Amino acid sequence: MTTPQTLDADAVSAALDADGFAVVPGVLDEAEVKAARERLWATVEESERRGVPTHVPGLDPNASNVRVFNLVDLDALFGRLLEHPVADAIAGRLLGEDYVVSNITANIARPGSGSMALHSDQALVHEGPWTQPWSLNVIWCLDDAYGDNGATLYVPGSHRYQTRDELPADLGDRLVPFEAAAGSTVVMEGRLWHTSGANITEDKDRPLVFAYYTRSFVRPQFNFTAALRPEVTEKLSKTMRYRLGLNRILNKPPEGVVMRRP
Ligand SMILES: O=C(O)CCC(=O)C(=O)O
Repeated sequence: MTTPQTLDADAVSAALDADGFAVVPGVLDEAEVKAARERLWATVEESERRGVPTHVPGLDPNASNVRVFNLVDLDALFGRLLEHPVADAIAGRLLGEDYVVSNITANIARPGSGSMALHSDQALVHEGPWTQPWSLNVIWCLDDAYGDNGATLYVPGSHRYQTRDELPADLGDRLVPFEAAAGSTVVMEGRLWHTSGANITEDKDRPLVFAYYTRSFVRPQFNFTAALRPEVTEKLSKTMRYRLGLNRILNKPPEGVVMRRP
């Protein structure tokens, strides 16, 4: 198991720098993975019940890609993943202790699902040049992720491209899948170009949860102030309230969160 005590933060930082990603194995144990997977499916049902669709035409090619937004509101377990000490240690180190949460979503690639458009997450939140990592995804693998079941595909070395003009014409031909066991996190810095893989299995789902963090000055993708119900926000820690942008003053972290820039 990887715990905050056993996490080799130097190795993760070195891999992020060299490769743009790192696989951190065994952050959740088998029972935790099973529980999270079951509860993720319950959020799909609850989201639909609330009238928020779990397929977004235009984002994914077909309804076999199941997307869940507003996970913090749908189940507190995903709020806890968002502030998991292993994720916190990695995000704090890459983005500064005053990092903020931009979004947390799930993408369950079911058999028959296809690839979305190739992108980098940093390009979605600010225009280039992308000279430094200003964002980070911590991807929670709630089942094994591998090529055939639609593991995220990435372009090796693409975190070094600083502008769209530098992207090679054959970017899409260079894609390779992440491989990670259930319970791992794949930590991916924001500049790595990637997309979802197509799930070509008969019967294997690929449930991944994407916890997306940025430097404190980047506008979040998701408006937690509008989306979270009071009964959810009142249970959040001071630190989470700050990271989710729920305080009146946004640029003042609570005591204990140092305004340290990486
Ligand atoms: O589902 C995946 O593997 C990738 C998802 C993704 O990149 C996104 O939603 O922006």
